[in-house]
Amino acid sequence: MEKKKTGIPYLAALLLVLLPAFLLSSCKEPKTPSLSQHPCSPEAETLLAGLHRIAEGPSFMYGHQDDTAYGHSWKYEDGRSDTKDVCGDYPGVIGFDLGHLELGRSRNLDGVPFNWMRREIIRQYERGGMVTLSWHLDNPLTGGNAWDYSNKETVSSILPGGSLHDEFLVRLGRVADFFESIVTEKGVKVPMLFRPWHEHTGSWFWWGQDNCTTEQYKALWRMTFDFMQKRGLTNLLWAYSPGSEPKNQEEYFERYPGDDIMDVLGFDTYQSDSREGYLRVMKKSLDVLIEAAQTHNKVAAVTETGYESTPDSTWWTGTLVPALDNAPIAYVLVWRNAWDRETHHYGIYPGHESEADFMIFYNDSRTVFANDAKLK
Ligand code: BMA
Repeated sequence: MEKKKTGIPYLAALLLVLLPAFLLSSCKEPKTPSLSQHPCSPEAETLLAGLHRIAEGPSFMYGHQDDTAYGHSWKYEDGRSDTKDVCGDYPGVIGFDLGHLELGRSRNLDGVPFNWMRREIIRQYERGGMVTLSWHLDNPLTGGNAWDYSNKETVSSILPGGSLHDEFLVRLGRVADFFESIVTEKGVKVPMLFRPWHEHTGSWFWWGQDNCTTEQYKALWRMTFDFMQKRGLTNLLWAYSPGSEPKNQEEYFERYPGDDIMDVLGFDTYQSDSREGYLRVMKKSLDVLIEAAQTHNKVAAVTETGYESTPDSTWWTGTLVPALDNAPIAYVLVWRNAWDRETHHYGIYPGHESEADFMIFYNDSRTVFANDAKLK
């Protein structure tokens, strides 16, 4: 006769099976909480964790705009970099600019082919470094460049309800297509830091302080972010990058679009006259930035700086390092070395008067270049 299943033994057997499974699962390490407040690919999470790690320690990465596209006296040479020509390593951070990508052009506003840029972004990721992307996009209303702020209706014209909204979504789509195309041979969508709408606390760009309202500026960000999220671009981290104008938290966050978008907080400022003046502005801006980043649990970075032509043979250790003053930042990025403008350079290159000083900077245990960034 078949044994009849009675209620109690059956339940006991079930418990015997389920209890160990339950105990095992409750002992498992809790899942690390996401550092970002928006959906992120695993690779973007790893990048963000690496940025936090570097920012929290005594080190910071050296960054250089357009580093592997061209240098002070050359352009488009495979593998070449002014930084590497001097110290043997690539910067920890390389910046590129997307301006004119939105127009469907094959080269950016400074002549860099987007195909070249895509390959260099992948290479920088493969070597364990990071790429940050700025966007000096043309004025969609006037057809002028990013510095054309002649028409104060520009931002409102591209927001939802504006006459150029649909056309602007086509432009955003071209940028999204490019992001989507940045994939390694193994199929990894490369994580990168996107830093649009920068220096908005000044008024030299059409999205700047006097050229749109606070609400319009925030809506511009929201539209951009939502568009990229809808396109599934969770490989992007996002950076907020005012100029050096904000003097306190209130001014820093006046046009801040929200913690749910941003991963990195920074500022852009350049030395234009005395060392003392630069040190003063850097100190004030870093004080504001570090407090902002700490209270919002974001990564801090000096998203753009430099001294055009670097006319100071000890600028790296005599001005930049003291200006950073051991602040908990992930990186400092200096601007491009234009190949076609003799004096428009901010990074190091062989033969520059500050080359020996740059080597001291490079050998300082606090500076991180690509070989040691380990962001992958
Ligand atoms: C500016 C200058 C310009 C350049 C722009 C975008 O600061 O370097 O020559 O076109 O950045 O890279």
